[in-house]
Amino acid sequence: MFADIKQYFESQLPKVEAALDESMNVLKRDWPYDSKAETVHESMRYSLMAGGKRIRPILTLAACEMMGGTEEMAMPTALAAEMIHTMSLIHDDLPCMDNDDLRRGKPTNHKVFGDDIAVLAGDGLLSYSFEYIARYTKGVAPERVLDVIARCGKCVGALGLVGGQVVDIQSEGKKDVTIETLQWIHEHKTAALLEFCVVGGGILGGANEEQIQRLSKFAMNIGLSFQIIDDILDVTQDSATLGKTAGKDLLVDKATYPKLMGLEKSKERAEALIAEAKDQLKPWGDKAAPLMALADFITARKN
Ligand code: GRG
Repeated sequence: MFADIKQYFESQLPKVEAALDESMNVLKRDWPYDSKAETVHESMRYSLMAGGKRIRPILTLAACEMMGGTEEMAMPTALAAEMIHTMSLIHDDLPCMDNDDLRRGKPTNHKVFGDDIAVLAGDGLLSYSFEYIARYTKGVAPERVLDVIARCGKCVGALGLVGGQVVDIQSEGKKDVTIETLQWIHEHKTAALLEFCVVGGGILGGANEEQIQRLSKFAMNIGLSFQIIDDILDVTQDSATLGKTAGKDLLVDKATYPKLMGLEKSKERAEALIAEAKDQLKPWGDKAAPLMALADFITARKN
């Protein structure tokens, strides 16, 4: 058991960082290409190892642990989720999307490697994520691993991140974006991957159908809350704290929760979603402490 969320992060983060680093070493060891093709490996590593809170892998490990599973069972999926998150950020930052120069306080991938290599590094990370789950998951029944891989595909694709990003782009500059549309965007663009992490970790740890439903509701709620908090931080924190390009958000007319419902109501909504999320975990009692604390961390975070 851990004393607080800080201690929990401190115990999980070095393991996740070391495993991510090793995943890139493994890829390098298999590398059969000449030095030119190695550029894409460098580019993948640059963004995957550029820091970040690592919430997705930590959620995956915590969900598996809550079900009584081991770290070995969930780590490949935890890393795959971070690879997918990273590739989505690389593509999101491209000039044809959000056109950002800074991510986590560092130049974005395309600023360092060029647009072409950045697209391919994202593609490389996405395909490696599936390979990684299939090749390195140990101690789990093959049907469960297959289910996790199928869910991974769904959360990335047109019914997940891709769909969310499409509607987000199509809503840019529009004055009549409703709360329902905004929620739809966030459920797909942000919550779908967090749901994959929690449900995937749960399935690998042995969750049954009823438990999967609870984990899914928990994760969708924290995913939505996560995005509302992201919107709130964009108006309450300075760009340097967020590691983003200064003044960028003023140039893009995007619907956000604070714009549509005001700052106070947005905070209330985020807190209500977290409270509902935590209700879903009651059947697990003390074993749910890490996931409960991660849910609280999402509302309390400052970047
Ligand atoms: C997945 C095939 C495929 C394509 C990508 C570009 C795109 C489609 C989707 C955009 C997804 C996106 C960027 C969603 C925003 C998610 C979000 C809230 C990111 C910030 O997450 P944090 O705070 O970031 O966890 P750190 O830096 O801590 O990792």
